[in-house]
Amino acid sequence: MSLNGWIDLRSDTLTQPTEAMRRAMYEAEVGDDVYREDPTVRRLEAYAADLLGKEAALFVTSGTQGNLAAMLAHAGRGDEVILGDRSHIHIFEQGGIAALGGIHPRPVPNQPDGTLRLEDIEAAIRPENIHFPRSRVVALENTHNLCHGSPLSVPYTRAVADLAHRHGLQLHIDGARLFNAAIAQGIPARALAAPADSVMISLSKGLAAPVGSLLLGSRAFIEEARRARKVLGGGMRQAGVIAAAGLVALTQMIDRLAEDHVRARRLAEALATMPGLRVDLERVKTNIFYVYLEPPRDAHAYREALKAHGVRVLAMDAHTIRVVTHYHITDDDITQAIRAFRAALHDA
Ligand code: TLP
Repeated sequence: MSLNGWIDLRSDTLTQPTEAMRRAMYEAEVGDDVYREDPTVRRLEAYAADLLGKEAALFVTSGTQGNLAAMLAHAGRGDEVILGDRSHIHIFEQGGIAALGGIHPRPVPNQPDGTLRLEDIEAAIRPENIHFPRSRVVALENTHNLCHGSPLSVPYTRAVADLAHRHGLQLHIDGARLFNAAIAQGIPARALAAPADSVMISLSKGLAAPVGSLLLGSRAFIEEARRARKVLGGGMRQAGVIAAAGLVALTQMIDRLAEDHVRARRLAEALATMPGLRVDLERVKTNIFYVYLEPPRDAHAYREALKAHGVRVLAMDAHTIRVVTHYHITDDDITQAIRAFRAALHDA
């Protein structure tokens, strides 16, 4: 059992720093990053900007802070953001864009593959009218967490960017798992980032860094985001100690995400054969998938039964559990997890 004694499939956020990260953290050169004097943070930002093909980058405390700082940089009070009704920004970030930024969310339906239909986006863009907020940003999510970890393609992203730009809007990508999307499609992450005006990537999920995300975009955008990060309390001082782990994440941990995808697939295929469980295998493409429990089975009871067998998952609602593979889940863990899922069906 790999993570604190559990086969813990609740999230890739649970990953712990590798030995190489811990060493790099110990050895990190630091300075005061609010004065822009932390050499390790500067190295991380430069490396990430180059990797993603953007002019500049900003190290932020979390994905949530990165998305919020991006929205604050792109839009002001009374402006509107078009986003998916199942997006992380809309569902899981406390409505921060509205609560803290006065920015109005305009949700449009996420399709099962995580996309927003182009015609829905276009219909949601406001014409100039004194009654309306002003549309400023379209936000996509890649991979899409609540839509089965679906990766969005380059042509789709480009089509959304073209539409947004035609109407004078910016495109933001919540790319907390952008590298999973890239690996799943066998393309460089920079190709997925290219059409967007801003991108957030997380270091602390599948890449296993303990803390941190990055925001990427033009130099002017990053300067605005840097101001936003400060007012959000995200101006960090000797942050090089955590940025050092981020550098290891970006240089050593991207390619191995493919293993997480293979293991998720193997587990999903096994679960799909178990009576009472349903998995849409078509949609299992990265490290996140959802399992539907046929009624009257209850997801919370099944979660507890799995726990008794050493496996942890998240119950999303009465009929759905989420499974996420990551750095601490081995082939043996998958074998054991398959046994546990089968055994727990008899207990719950
Ligand atoms: N996702 C977490 C939870 O918040 C749900 C998880 O366990 O999956 N964007 C996306 C697409 C995310 O999945 C997450 C975290 C974030 C942003 C926020 O990142 P953090 O947790 O660093 O604020």
